[in-house]
Amino acid sequence: MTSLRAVRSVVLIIVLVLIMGFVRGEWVSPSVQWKGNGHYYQVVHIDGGISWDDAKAAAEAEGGYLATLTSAAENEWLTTTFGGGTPEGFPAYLDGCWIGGYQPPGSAEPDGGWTWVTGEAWNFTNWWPPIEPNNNPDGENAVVLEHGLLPGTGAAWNDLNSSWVRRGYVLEYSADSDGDGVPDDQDACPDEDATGFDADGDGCIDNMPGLIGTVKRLVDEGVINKQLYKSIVSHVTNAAKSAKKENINAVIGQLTALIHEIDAQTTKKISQESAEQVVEYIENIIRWYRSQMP
Ligand SMILES: [Ca+2]
Ligand SMILES: [Ca+2]
Ligand SMILES: [Ca+2]
Ligand SMILES: [Ca+2]
Repeated sequence: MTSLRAVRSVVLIIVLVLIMGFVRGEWVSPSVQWKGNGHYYQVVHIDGGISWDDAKAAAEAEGGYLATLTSAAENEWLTTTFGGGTPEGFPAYLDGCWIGGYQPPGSAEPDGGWTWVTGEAWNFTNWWPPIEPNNNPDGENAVVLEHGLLPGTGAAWNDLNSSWVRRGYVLEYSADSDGDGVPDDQDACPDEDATGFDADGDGCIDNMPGLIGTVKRLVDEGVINKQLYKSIVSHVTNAAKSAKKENINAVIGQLTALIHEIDAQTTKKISQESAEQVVEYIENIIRWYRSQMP
């Protein structure tokens, strides 16, 4: 009995060590929404710290990005929300947290070329005024919150080397109410989960009117011949009529014939790239109708 108990204890310890190894050593704040843009923010601290490069990858893996503080209002809101700070006190939670500002290689030093990971306009900065950004030592190319607060704007910025390890990072993300991976503010159908049926990434389940819209855009871009466009419209109109009569087999037959026609015209009346895009869209519609069949 004793030896069995010992074996059990050893197994338990091994299991615990394995579990602990898989759990990232981190502290994560609650998510808080800023009414200014509807986005959510979270402060993440990593045991032993994290580089800007790794923080950027981690934020993207979590479905967001390193926070882009594009206005004094946003910078100050973040600071008062998570720092609990006042201009007199330092926001400890944010000290040493990376945000999404960086300086591409070859930029003029110390303050040239700064940009946001999202490509948003670089109109607001909150560098600590006496010395930052100073590119000192050479190679400082990423923004961290440091040096305390600035009255009226919140946590000050410092440029540091993106490979250096600091406390953590600030995550920014948009809500994705329907969970299809397209954030609400970019989702044309924010309450429709389009997972697996969204060739154009607009957040809506691909459907026949959407197909016509996509094809029309490609005609305007000059990558689909007008004659083929007319033929596509006629196929889709017929398929839509069948759909109205709830003749799903006919819908699938007409759309499959359309795929064959597009295949036959690829590189003739439609470019290779557009053909792939349109066929993927049609295949989604077919799969969706199949999924509705009893
Ligand atoms: Ca610096
Ligand atoms: Ca969505
Ligand atoms: Ca879509
Ligand atoms: Ca959606």
